[in-house]
Amino acid sequence: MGHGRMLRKEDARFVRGRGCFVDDVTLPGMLHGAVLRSPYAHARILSVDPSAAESHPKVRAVITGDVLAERGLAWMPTLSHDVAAVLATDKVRYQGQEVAFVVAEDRYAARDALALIDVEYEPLPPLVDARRALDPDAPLVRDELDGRTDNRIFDWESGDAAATDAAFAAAAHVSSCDLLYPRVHPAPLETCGTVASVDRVTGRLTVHATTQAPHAHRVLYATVAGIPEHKIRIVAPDIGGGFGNKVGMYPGYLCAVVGSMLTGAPVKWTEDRSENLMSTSFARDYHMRGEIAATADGRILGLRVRVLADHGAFNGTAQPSKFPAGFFHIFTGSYDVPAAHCRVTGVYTNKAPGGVAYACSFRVTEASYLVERLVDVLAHDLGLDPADVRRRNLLRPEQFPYRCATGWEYDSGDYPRTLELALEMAGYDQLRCEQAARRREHAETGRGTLMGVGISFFTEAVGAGPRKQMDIAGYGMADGAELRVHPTGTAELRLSCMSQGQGHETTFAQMVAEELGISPHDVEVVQGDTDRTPFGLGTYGSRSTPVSGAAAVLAARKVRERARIVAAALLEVSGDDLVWEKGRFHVRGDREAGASMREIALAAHSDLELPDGVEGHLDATCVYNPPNLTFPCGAYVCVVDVDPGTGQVVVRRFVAVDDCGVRINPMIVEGQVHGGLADGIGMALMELVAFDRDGNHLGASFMDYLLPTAVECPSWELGETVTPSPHHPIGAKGVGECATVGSPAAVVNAVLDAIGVRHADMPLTPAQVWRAVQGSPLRTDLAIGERS
Ligand code: MCN
Ligand code: CUM
Repeated sequence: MGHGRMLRKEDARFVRGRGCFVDDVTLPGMLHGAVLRSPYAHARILSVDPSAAESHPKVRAVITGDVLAERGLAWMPTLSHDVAAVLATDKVRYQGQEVAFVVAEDRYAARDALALIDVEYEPLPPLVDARRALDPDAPLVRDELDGRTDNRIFDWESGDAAATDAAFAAAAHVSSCDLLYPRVHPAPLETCGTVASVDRVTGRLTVHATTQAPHAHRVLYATVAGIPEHKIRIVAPDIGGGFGNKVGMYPGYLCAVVGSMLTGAPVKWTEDRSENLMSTSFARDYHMRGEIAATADGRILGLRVRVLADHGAFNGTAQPSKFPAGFFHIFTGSYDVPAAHCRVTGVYTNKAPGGVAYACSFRVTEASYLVERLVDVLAHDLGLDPADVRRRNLLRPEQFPYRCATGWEYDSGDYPRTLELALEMAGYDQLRCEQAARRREHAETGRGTLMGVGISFFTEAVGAGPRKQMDIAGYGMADGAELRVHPTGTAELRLSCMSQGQGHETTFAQMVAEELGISPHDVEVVQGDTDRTPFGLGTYGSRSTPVSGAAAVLAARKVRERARIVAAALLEVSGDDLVWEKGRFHVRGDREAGASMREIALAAHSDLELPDGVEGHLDATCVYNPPNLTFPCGAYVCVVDVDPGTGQVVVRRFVAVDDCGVRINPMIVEGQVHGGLADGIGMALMELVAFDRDGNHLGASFMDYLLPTAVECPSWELGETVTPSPHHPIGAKGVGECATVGSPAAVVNAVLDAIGVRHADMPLTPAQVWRAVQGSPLRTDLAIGERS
């Protein structure tokens, strides 16, 4: 019953190939859509002639920007106070941008007809390098916005600039470093897609879509398309990975809706891999300058950070409204830093929009990488052991709840114990001995590989709201749960969050089962259908367990209190005389006299006389507005072997000690950590969305955009510490993005430790490592053509 290593309920269908994904949805009379995309990164559109495509025998409609403009749908609001073109009318602003949409009788005809659309472009010089975005002669990306004269989206700061300057002025030592967190892509296994169906009689719109946030999408459709919410149903069936890629709205979704309006038939649109990699939400692209002030023995006194954030052509980043750089200002990480300040400048470039996504926790990824790299740079500059520098600065258990220099209140944690456990599991001291021996051998013989040990310690911030501080597009980040208990004692839990592979059907059933003392197999979890679930902002920022999980648990506790009233009537005693034991109330002092949940549920629906004012049935709902985020943490140790002659890196070992508070299903938590560690190896060593100087996207297939496989991953060595969140009803913290946030720094630190280099940017491909060994690392954001 309840918490524990239960096998995933959803795998019964997934391992049999019986899942139902959006592309599996087939509706009667369904047509198929395809998107025509811009070949240019920046060009004026002189004309779009769809006539040849329209006369294709199987084409039923061609939608252009002008068709949308007639309906007032050419531009849609983004989640970040910007507008994005649905289909370009005036200009194209990145390669792969949507220009037209064909609706045809089959997928192949739709694709074929794209070639028949005649678009005349006048190429313009593109802005590819964000560091040139604010130059006076830089191409203006968003010239259509009124009064705009430069590419600045926002300037935002956090922390105390004066106190930080004072800390730096007084410090014995300052280290600084320029770091790039390159543009990467979440690359879910299933690409994005939709099936839109407008019923011309009822006016009802049903959208099957790959979305992590069905209710947020419904609100957006209502706002954009002007269809009232109660006439819109969003259904997210099974989702083959999201990683943030499926939070936002994409033009293809809206075009399918318009296609259905025009033809009266359902329209399916499924993007292919290249479309997904080229045009949907990318991640990172943060140019960071970090400075760290410290005492001579490595005690951190201050942190100062400047960031240039490349947001692409539209500001489409999905952040809580008040935080244009997300939670980046949690960059003091896991350390007791007295003074800190950051300034983030967001700019437009001629690249695909997005800027969050990929297990990012609203930019904690960039923040965590920055501080963990800086601490290693500090250790390098002071000639100290990076483990010792961390020991000297980690928050101590008695400092919690801890308010960091930029204002976040960390809820709980035992950082020293977590670090020591990781170092002990790794055998840190022996590793350093081995490293010294290997270095000697290499110096003497010029042969053999080098080895490196990299440490990272991260603090995550997950579970957004509270709604007073956190909203997206004005909608507060609180989530609902509805729990129905059927007369036979089985239950149905309806949630606003949406699993993309995280196993919610299992863990949420376990949470309710634990509270009600019934079997998780008797709890059906319903998500991903706005007709059947309560409002809430969905799954991202690892908020499902901290927010929806709390809602589910509290709804179950309400059910239990209702059950107490019913049991009291049934057993003819006062409710105060009843004692709860898992799944059953019994009369105090008489264990035999009791009633099980099943008996109580039946009684609640029977002719049993209940006290005045008690309505019967056991169903309950809860809307959970979290009082704070939860702050999981972890200590990671990565061991790599590096061939300095070829730059080849082999990750030999990876030790990960995670603290996500109480674990509902330890097996699922470990699976989440495994996935995130693989992400970390991918980003640190191989993943990169690169562009050439014309703005051509150079990573539009898995031949170019490299993802890690089991071959690159070691057998993970996991450990845990458990400090429950004091404000979560069961002490759970989120974990879904922890390892992705925490692991890249450990890998990078390990590689640089092996070759004795102070800093080189990700991805540490063999070429990059080799160049770093030679003393001239590359900037990986530059075009491949410019790399020699
Ligand atoms: N869990 C648990 N005990 C805890 C914390 C979590 O048993 N103390 C369980 C949860 O109940 C849930 C899973 O672990 O089944 C992840 O929970 P949580 O940390 O709440 O994260 P979310 O469910 O909100 O998932 C979102 C998070 C994000 S934002 C990204 S991005 C990401 C990630 O999850 N995308 C994923 N992990 C992913 N895993 C898969 N397979 N696919 C994705 O797209
Ligand atoms: Cu930022 S990727 Mo997850 O939050 O869906």
